[in-house]
Amino acid sequence: MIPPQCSHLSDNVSSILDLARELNSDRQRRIAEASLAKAVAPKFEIVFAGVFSAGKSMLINALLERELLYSAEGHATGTECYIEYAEPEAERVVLTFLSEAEIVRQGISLCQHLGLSTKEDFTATETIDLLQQACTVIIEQEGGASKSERAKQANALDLLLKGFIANRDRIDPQRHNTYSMEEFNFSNLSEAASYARRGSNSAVLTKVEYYCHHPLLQDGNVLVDLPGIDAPVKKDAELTYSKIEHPDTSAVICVLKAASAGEMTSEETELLEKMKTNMGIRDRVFYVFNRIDQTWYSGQLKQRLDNLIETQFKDTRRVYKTSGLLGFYGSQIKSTSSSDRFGLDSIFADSVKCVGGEEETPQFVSEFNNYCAGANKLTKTNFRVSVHSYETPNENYTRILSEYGKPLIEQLVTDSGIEEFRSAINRYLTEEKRPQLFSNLAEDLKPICDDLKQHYLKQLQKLDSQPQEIEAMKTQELTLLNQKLQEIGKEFSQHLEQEVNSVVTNQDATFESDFQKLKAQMVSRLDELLQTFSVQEAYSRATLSHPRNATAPLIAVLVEALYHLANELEVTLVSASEILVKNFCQRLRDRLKQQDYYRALDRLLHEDTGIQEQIEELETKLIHALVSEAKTECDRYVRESPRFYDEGTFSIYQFRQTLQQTSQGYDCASMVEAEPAIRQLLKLDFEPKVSTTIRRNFRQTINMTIKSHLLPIAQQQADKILQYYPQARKVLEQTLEQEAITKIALNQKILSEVKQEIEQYNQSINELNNCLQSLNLSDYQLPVIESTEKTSVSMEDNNHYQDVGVVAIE
Ligand SMILES: Nc1nc2c(ncn2[C@@H]2O[C@H](COP(=O)(O)OP(=O)(O)OP(=O)(O)O)[C@@H](O)[C@H]2O)c(=O)[nH]1
Ligand SMILES: [Mg+2]
Repeated sequence: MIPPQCSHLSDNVSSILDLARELNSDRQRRIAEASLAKAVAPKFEIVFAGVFSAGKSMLINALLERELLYSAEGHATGTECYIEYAEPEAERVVLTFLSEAEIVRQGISLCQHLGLSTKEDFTATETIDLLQQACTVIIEQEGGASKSERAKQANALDLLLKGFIANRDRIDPQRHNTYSMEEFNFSNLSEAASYARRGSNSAVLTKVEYYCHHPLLQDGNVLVDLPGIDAPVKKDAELTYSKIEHPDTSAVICVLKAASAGEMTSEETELLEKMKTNMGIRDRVFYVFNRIDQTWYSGQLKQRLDNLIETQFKDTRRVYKTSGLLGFYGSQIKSTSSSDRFGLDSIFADSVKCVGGEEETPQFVSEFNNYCAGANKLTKTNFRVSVHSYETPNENYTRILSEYGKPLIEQLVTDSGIEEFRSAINRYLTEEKRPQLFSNLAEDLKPICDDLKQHYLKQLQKLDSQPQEIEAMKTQELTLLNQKLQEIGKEFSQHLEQEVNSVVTNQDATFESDFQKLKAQMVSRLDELLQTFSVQEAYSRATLSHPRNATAPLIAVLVEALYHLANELEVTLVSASEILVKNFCQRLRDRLKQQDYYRALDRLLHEDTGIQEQIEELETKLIHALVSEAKTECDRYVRESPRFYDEGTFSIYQFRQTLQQTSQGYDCASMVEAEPAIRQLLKLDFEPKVSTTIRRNFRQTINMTIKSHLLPIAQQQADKILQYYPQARKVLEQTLEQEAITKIALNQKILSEVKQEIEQYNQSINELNNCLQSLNLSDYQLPVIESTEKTSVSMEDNNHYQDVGVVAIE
């Protein structure tokens, strides 16, 4: 029984698993949860598994000293049988029938094996009659129901058909019908069991639940009998395997047939492998080598078995050797006497029923006689038993028992190994099972608790060390501050140098395009000026400046034209230069804002140390400088080009031609007539000059101006940034202060959460430890978190954290 100290077991374990949710692997959790489920499960299912005819059902009967289960040669068990505890007066049986559909399926399959036709309606009375007759013929042909595989199958079909006829009204076409013992009018368990044990009934049942009074079954122990793992009916074998892998299965008793076969079958080996995967079973496996009596008559079998056990079952603590048959019937005939021929007229009455003149020999009687005659078991005892060949087996049996009686039966039962097995199982179930389930749980919880404890201690340590860390971090950040400012200054000046350089090396595409525009404007302005040049206006300006004269020379008109074109071009160059500078500075401002150092500066100082202002100023200065350069450049246009009057040039020729034309008269008209020629002359003079400006001079002027203005700023500003150290320090201290306040609050919150969790943890662990102690499992104590372990942090001392002024970043 689960001790009262363990009443909160589930809650405590769940609470630990909850706390450890993020720390542990799913696998660890699943294992712990499975052991918890086992520890608190009201039932402990012990499955008997093995190949068919290994003697599973017989072994259970022997264990309970009661004939509950159907045991027979051939494939006997096709149903799941559960045997649970009941008070003596509450013993009962619940029977669950197969559906008609399932019975038909099984029947058809057997018919196919036997080569019988199944075309007709399987459940029709005539079909059933015919099939039964066929079965009888086959069994007779084979010389008995168990004489051959074919006979066994015919027998199985016969039993199925009998069972179907006998229980027809209880069988549903599709569903499994369940009946209680009372519905059958059985007055006790034995009656119900003998009904279920009958081969024909057993054939149509899918599940039988016995509620039976036996101390072995107390404390939720349930014995589960299943079909053989190699049962010829595939569905039956699958049922057993699925039960072996089912989480409800808590222990397995492997009933092995190696004693009679000399070796393990491949199915038996597979069974042992399959069990290992079920976390519900773990090491709760018992190995029973049943049919041990067969090794008593064959030295070879004995040797092979001993060899097998020695090589494959080194840990012999859970290995048993039994004879279920001798053990069970041995215990049954204890209550018989010569009056019922030691059971031949009571227990074995059914099996001795004589068909012709002679009585049949029950299986037990043959084996008993073998035991007396052939086994070397009685050689060193006081029994001087002899088996006479002139007597029938049954006569030998009754004679021997009347001669030696109880002591011989007791010797037989002892040799059967059943009592030893029963007491071992009993000891396991009453003394070891519960502590083992709990120690398993404790073992599975231990690594989880260790991890959790470490986790809490680490957290406490971290929280404790943080105030100092924060102080150190603050000092460090302040030390780094100067360096940071220096870096920013350096990066700023490098940035500006790079900007200048990309202008100078024509790599600033936008700048290039702006400059192309400037060039185009100059060229088109010149064109426009030439196109719209008016000789009349120039002539009039020339005569105006000479009031005493009524005429003007061609040269004067040309002079006016030179001034006019030069000044107009200046206007264009000035305004184009202004735009160039403005665009350049705007781009510079935009790019600055995207620089990391610029952002860092803002974080450190909450301002940019006047960088943007500098750029504004720069803009004004650049415009100023370039305007003045543009003026100088265009002022030079006033001078005719030096080669204007060179002999042999086209311009002097043109000039002479024009002069020819203008000298036709002294009024303005003759001059105006020469307008195209004058324009041509001007064009010849101006085009090379403007070209020189835009292709050679002015670009270099711009580059130089930008370079000479920007680079000093870069250096100046870098120096200036360094001056901001006090301000940066102030800002940093304020930020750290603020972060510290937040951090302290957070730490305190974490601390109180950790404290709470530790309390919850300790409470659960203490209760679990109490529970383990109550089961004498002091060795499996789980780790509590002691207050001394909590590093230097006192659980009650919150002020410790408030005292610390500054805490920093996680
Ligand atoms: N000689 C001998 N025969 C045994 C022993 N145990 C069982 N038998 C016989 O073996 C046959 C099969 O026994 P069952 O108890 O039906 O075996 P099972 O493992 O339940 O078989 P299935 O239910 O068919 O899987 C029966 O005839 C038993 O009497 C034993 O220890 N020695
Ligand atoms: Mg069986």
